Amino acid sequence: KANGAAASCLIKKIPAVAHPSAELPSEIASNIAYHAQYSPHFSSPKFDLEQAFYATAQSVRDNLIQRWNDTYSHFHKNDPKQTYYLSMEYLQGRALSNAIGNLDIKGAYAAALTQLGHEIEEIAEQEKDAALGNGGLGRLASCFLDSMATLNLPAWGYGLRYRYGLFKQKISKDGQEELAEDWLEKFSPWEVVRHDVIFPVRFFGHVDISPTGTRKWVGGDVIYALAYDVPIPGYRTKNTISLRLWEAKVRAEDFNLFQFNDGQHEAATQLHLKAQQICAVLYPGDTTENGKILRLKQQFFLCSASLQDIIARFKERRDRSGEYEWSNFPIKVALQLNDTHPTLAIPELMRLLMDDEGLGWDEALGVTSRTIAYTNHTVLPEALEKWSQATMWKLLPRHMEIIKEIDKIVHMANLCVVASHTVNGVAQLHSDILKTELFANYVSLWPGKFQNKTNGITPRRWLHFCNPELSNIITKWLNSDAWITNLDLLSGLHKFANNEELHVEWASAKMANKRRLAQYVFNVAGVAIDPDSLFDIQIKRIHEYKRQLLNILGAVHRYKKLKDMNSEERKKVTPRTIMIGGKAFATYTNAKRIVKLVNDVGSVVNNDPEISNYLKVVFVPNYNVSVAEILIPGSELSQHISTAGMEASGTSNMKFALNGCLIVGTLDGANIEIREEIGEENFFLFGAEANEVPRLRKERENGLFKPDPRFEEAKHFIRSGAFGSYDYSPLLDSLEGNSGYGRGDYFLVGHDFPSYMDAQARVDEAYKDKKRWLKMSIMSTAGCGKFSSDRTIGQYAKDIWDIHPCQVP
Ligand code: B1H
Repeated sequence: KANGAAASCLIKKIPAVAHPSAELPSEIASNIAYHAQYSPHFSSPKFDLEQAFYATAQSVRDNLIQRWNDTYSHFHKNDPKQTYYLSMEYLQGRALSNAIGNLDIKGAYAAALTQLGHEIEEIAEQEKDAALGNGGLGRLASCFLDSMATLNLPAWGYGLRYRYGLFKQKISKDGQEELAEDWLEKFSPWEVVRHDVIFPVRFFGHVDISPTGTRKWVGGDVIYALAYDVPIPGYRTKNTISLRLWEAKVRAEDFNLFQFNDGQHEAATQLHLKAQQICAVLYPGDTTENGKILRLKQQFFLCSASLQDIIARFKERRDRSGEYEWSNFPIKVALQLNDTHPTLAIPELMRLLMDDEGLGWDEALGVTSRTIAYTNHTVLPEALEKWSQATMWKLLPRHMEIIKEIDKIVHMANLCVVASHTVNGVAQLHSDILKTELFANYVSLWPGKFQNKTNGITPRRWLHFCNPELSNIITKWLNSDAWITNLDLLSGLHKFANNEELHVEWASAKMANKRRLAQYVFNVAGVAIDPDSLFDIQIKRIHEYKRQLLNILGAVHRYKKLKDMNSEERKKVTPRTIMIGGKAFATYTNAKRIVKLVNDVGSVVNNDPEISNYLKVVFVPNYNVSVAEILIPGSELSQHISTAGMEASGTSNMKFALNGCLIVGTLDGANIEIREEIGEENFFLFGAEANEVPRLRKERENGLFKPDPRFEEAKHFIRSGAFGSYDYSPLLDSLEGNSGYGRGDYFLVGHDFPSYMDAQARVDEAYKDKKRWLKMSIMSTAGCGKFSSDRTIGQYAKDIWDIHPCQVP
């Protein structure tokens, strides 16, 4: 507070002048002062932390807008082929430090803010995360945008401007509670509304057939999509691209003033209500028919608005040469579908081409399939979208005609495979499984259609910005910071893996990050953790296939063993802090039970004075991008322990390994490739392999499974009430029996438990040998070059999109 008052005095002494492309601290301070005075969003100008954040963000935005305009006039002039990434999710996290970092002006901003009486880190922490996504799929989209901008690719992201993003997770005595996350509560300084970019989107209605046989979709509700653009700056380049988010609106004509004045307020504003619902929340619950319709409406809204925008741009650019040919559309436009959620882009493009532009069926299908490519992100049956025909006929009658012509049932993934030129999975094993299982029937038809594009992460956010200590050390030892845009250069660290001087620096960076993490955990969970203990982290959405239950059963067994030891024996144990974080989908009961169990185990273990020097179990609440940026740099061991064949890729595994954290994991998703890159001696492997899973499930069904006594003991301990009186039997029952709904251990926790415990014992041994551990940690970072999203996006650009860099001079 005192700081805020002092800062308010300081800001009055700085001239308020706008220099949009300022790079000097004095000019930046003037910009911030300018926005504090002339872009007022608060009645009393206090220049406290919050107001300073908004003024700082607005000053950065001015700089971004200039780059943005330059980028778009450059693209417009050169008219290259462009990629449009369609995604229902973007997990952007905070933007301020990312933008300042990508513009490489952190030093100047820090100095300017010091002049103004604030610290840059404190200001950055004021920002709310933009959480317009659920997990890995949404964060991947955000990493891809960063790489597309950095690689100077002519590309756009398209999404929805959800009013409420992913819920805020609160932990109470009953477990997880969900609260609406109001990321737009005040306003977002990053978005720019484009009042001239607005398109009609129709729902329901019917198909009119003219005497000549042409078809036209008419009637129903028409809601407008209004564009909000978010600038995405590339790293050390002028190129700044756009994430265009659609908001639903109605026009004044649709407001029935007469009805309203007649007192029929609801009737007069019915369409407003329907519009409001479309972008109200990310992933509305879809167990009810209403919920399903809303989800489908969201998907169609994204597809229709984006396509109308893309077609308008195509026509505008063609017009200058006087004409345009529809057969050139795929030569100018690449559309990437982020999973099946935007599948309706296929029939919508077909409809626009046939009904509005007059193309014939074959021509329209040719243009569509040469334009669209599809990425599959999961083989889990419950996540593969299937819609009832009745619902689809009602909401989108014209599209259903088109879909039925292409395929017989509305299985979105199949529709994508049929109507696209390329289908890719997100890690090698996953792409192999797509070819041998999910899409096996199509491979013989179109063997060349299927590709792999192993996921990646942006090294800017996930190492350079979130872990400046380690970043500086790497730059020093490699004698250059070129690794930030050429991550393969990290392999230059290999030759120093045994260097004692590097070991000292490496260990001290890790310790600084562990201390910061310990402080954070104390603040949010009230648990004091020891920075000298092994920091063991599992953070991801809570799901049975990700097997947080395996982790917690292991922790329970560890606790039980510690209890059975005498104090001399305990002193030989490697002290551990197990941290688990993640959100459970609101209606996923077993996932919520897992959250509750972790919290209950933590309450007992952390308050047991005999044990507290050797084991802590912490549930980190409200896991999100910003929390990950604190946890990952401070981690030493991370768990990626899904049942083999079920995690398509995983991306946090890459983030941890890049930050020198070792992995205990199964041969699943990208774990396999990480292990290949960093060396098997640097990876704690356990568990069944994907090709063994069907046989193991069969054996289990036939009653041939013999559980390990440690597994039985851990479950028994929970059932005995050691962690409170909550009834965990439904959760534990799911691990027992041979088969049946909610039984039979489908995820093979019991099968993998003994090898998991053995791997954990190897971890404890390895950690005792500090030198060995440091070497493994350095080898992890050194081996992560492959996992840059720059590599991934470079491959999409070349192998799928056929687009090329278009750099602003
Ligand atoms: C992934 C999803 C997903 N795969 C349905 N599938 C959704 C499915 O809202 N929905 O209906 C939302 C998301 N998310 C993840 O994608 C995979 O599980 C990860 O293994 C992978 O790393 C990530 C990015 O490819």
